[in-house]
Amino acid sequence: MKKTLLPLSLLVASGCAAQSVGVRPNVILLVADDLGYGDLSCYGARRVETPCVDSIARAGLVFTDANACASTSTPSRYGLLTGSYPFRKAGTDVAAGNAGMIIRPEQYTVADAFREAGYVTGAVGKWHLGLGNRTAEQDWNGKLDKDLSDIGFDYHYIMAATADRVPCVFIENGRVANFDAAAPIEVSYRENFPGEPTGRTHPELLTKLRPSHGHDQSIVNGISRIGYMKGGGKALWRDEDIADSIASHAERFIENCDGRPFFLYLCTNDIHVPRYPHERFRGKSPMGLRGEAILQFDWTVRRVTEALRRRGLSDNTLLIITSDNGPVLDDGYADGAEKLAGGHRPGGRLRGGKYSSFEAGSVVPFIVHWPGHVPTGTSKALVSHIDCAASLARLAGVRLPEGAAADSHDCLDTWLGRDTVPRPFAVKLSANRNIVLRSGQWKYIPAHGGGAMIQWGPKIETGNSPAPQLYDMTRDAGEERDCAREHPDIVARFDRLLEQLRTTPDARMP
Ligand code: NG6
Ligand code: CA
Repeated sequence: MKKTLLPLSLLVASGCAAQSVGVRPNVILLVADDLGYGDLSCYGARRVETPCVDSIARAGLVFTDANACASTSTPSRYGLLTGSYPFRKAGTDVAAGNAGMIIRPEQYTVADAFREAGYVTGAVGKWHLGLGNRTAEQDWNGKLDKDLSDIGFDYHYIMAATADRVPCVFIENGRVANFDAAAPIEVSYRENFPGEPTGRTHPELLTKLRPSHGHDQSIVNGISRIGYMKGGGKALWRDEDIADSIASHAERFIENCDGRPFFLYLCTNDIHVPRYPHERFRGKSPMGLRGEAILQFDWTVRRVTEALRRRGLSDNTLLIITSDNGPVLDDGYADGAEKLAGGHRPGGRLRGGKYSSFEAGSVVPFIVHWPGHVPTGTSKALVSHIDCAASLARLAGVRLPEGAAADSHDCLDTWLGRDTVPRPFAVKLSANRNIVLRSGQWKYIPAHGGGAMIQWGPKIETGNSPAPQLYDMTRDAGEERDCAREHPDIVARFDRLLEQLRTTPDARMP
């Protein structure tokens, strides 16, 4: 059973040391998908402008060394929500659209903390952490037997996985939204349903986007996906409307809270593939569909900040804008991203990209905004998504139960710019399940087999090398000069840290 959290007031009365921050703001954790460190103009992008995010950045604190827990979505989000490293749990690799719930009901989440603190909790947008009790056994035509209400969310309007994975429907509070009884839904990741066209058998039906690798199974809205799906009818999404749908449900959630404190986990589909934004963005970026998806992300931020303003909540809301993992240009659809990027560097000064052990895989934008409470400016402090649970629990005024979110540290003061103490180390899982580390000036990539480039599509360096790699980030942010041989003592310390981490959440940098 999940342990109940105690309100902080009780803990203080019984002599516990946790300190409250006084005011308890609403919290919006806004997570982009595959938005790179260099994809926002406030992080140096020049070929695309993101005025809404930039204005939040100007009025908030911009972190230059924020680390996601992984360089792909499922493990990154697992760490963000649970405060437990994804390498501790099997089955945290990129999930299929019919995966069962990866975070189990007995596991503590950041949403539980807010719920216990008396907040209304909501999740809107991309999910990608599984639904239902068991893989491939969901009843998509009824109520799911396990959903986000089992892990702390009062309201949820979500995509099961990603836009490139079936089922291509939104799910609201455990049921398919706009359910169409005339078109019952079936989903399989094993085999197609008889007579259903796929991208492979019926390329002439791909009227909107064609795959460049993979993504040649069921066709929805003129775009082929991963996995097989039948039915859906009126419930099927139109890719062009996904961002609008997410923004309007986020707005409605905020409005329905009607003054009660809320926590909103708001995840955009942008800028993940298939990139097919609303028609109003068409032709608006020299970078084509990927650029338009960035513009649409910026537009979503504006919708949210306007909703707060309308309700008079701007000053009483902590808004965090970040991304689940680093960028990729061609991620499986022929959307012109590589050709049209021009001089744009989606990972900024960093090496690698999504999936990679190099920094662009997991160092992400991270902007903290809370007018009057968070100073404006830049923070170079090393921070990690893993600290979300412990830090936001303190903000909400609750103390984590014993053993919950065990890898999560309370770094609230650094997140809020009240001090600059960095995390002693950051731990990140690459797509090949190598665990890479940052600490102080150093970046460490343990030896790992496999080719130097991804072999199955994206043109991205894996970071694999038969020997351990060490980079001095203060001089070499681009990870160009491996200095592992010059510092065997530091390599040995990182190896000891990794060994400790595997067995205990209380690991310290030796
Ligand atoms: C890959 C997909 C890619 C993307 C990724 C997960 C193929 C060929 N590629 O397997 O398109 O969906 O998984 O991305 O299938 S993530 O951001 O959700 O982790
Ligand atoms: Ca992602």
